[in-house]
Amino acid sequence: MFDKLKKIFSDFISSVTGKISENDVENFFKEKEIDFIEADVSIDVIEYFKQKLINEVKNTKFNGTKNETLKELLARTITEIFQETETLPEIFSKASKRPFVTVFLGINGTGKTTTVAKVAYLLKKLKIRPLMVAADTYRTGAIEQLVEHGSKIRVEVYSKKYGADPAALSREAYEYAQANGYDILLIDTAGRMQTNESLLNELAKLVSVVRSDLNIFIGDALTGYDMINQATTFLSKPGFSYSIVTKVDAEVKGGSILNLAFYTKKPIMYLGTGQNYDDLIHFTPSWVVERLLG
Ligand SMILES: Nc1nc2c(ncn2[C@@H]2O[C@H](COP(=O)(O)OP(=O)(O)O)[C@@H](O)[C@H]2O)c(=O)[nH]1
Ligand SMILES: [Mg+2]
Repeated sequence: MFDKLKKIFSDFISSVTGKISENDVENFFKEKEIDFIEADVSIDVIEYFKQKLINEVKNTKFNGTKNETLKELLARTITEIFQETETLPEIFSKASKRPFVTVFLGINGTGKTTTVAKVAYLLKKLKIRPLMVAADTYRTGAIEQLVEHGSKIRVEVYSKKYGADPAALSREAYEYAQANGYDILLIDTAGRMQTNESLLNELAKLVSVVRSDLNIFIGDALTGYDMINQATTFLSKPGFSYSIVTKVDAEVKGGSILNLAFYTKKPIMYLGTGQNYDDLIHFTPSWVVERLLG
């Protein structure tokens, strides 16, 4: 995982033997630009790293005499891209509203439905009662897919017929959850092509009608650069406060995780690391730092 990026950073550390100059940093980034791009790191993120290191060198806070110091500097630079966050059960426990409402957003195939089931599984293990809501009434098989997950992990699914209005359905699910003592709603929405304005409007309506407490963007690590467009579109409408990156097990580059955090300034809460229900890990900035520099 992240082999290419890891190599770039380790090359940087080993290239520095004495005091480092602004020029050294410039040259290094010139030389490694293609490698960064091949690892899916966007130009803006590369520029951020470069400027940050140049500033450190200029301010002479950093004299580059010890590799360990350089490593610490890189660790700090990487860490600053990310926001720390608690897990969903922790956020849930601090909130007083019941049922707590979460909405999962993202384009087709990124792993929304799978992630909803993983999160439900996790909550259930902690004795929190989730209700999964099949608000993707659009895509053939979407309802059955969620129902099937529900029967495997023994979590109830609220569903209606295909074509049902997702906002009205979610509102009914909310009332059903309230009447039946569910703690948290996990609303699985239809996949959106980010350019489709009417579908984004429909999502905005859903979020508002159900009074969502927390919208979560699902980004597929395999989509590389395109994740930036997807995320910034959903961020402008209907908006979200956390992300989950899926298929990290299948992706070796890692740049998309840096890009996502950099452009959205929103915390990444979990990473999806496989197709099993417990393939969900809490994301922390130090997790990335360890993989890139460890
Ligand atoms: N390897 C891997 N596959 C995943 C992960 N999350 C989801 N998938 C797979 O991605 C495909 C699409 O997932 P789905 O939940 O249907 O996406 P949706 O269209 O956004 O609801 C399915 O085959 C999932 O099994 C993950 O973390 N790792
Ligand atoms: Mg789905």
